[in-house]
Amino acid sequence: MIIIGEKLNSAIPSVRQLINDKETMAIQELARRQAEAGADYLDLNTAQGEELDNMEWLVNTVQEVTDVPLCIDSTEAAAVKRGLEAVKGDKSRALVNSISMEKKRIEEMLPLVLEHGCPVIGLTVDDNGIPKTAEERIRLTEQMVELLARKNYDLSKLYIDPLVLPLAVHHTNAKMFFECISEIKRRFNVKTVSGLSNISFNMPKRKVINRYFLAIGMAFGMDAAILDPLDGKMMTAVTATEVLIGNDRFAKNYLKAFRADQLKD
Ligand code: THG
Repeated sequence: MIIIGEKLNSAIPSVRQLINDKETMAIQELARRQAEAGADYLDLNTAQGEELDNMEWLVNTVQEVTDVPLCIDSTEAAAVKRGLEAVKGDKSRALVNSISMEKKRIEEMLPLVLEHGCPVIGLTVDDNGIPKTAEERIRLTEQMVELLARKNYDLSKLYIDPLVLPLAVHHTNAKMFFECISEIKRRFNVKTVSGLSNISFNMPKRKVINRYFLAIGMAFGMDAAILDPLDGKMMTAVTATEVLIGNDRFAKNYLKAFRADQLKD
């Protein structure tokens, strides 16, 4: 499971404050702790505030303390561009979050992805919005796969995010998401990813729902998740599910986590 650490996001009020106040030490602490907790990428989002300048600052600040690759999270191509410009060394290590089948996003964001050969998250959205059915999301995935294949993009670097909608909106939304994941994995040579926490919107004890959703998603072939790696129970769910679905030979990682007293029940 590829873990994308979600904490450096200006949507979190306390983090927005740290970014706006340029609290270098506190931001670097959040970066370091997520990396230590096992994050494979650190998601950076500065949408709330001076997005472009803050993105450049955040990329620079985080890179001073960790080599973990960055996930540049913005709907604005200009912010992704500023973020990528600040990435040190091999820019093709940075994950672009995200493209979609919206005309503007393709025109502005895709050239950046292709220029640097970055991995990219592709949302199943077009100018008509988020499709209601799994079938329509698969169709958008197919369109994106065909578009990127025509540009000679390495499809193993494409992460499809079928965009989970809250269970509180419709009781089959999680089930529909799992159908999307399994069908996408069956039909295309791409990866899958989710932001998880939307599933539990407007429900009590959200973390309970999020953890079980993650485990079921992994069983259906979810390759990556944007989550809080500082949440010990969530990381335990990842470790336990990996061994359950046959991804952890001899339970090596599970036992390693146990010996390090990292398993939280
Ligand atoms: N898909 C893609 N990108 C995304 C999302 C997605 N980026 C943004 C978002 N969704 C994922 N990121 C977050 C970041 C923070 C929180 C939720 C989603 C959040 N954090 C609280 C905190 O840290 O205080 C609570 C954490 C917790 O409950 O453990 O709410 O879907 N491609």
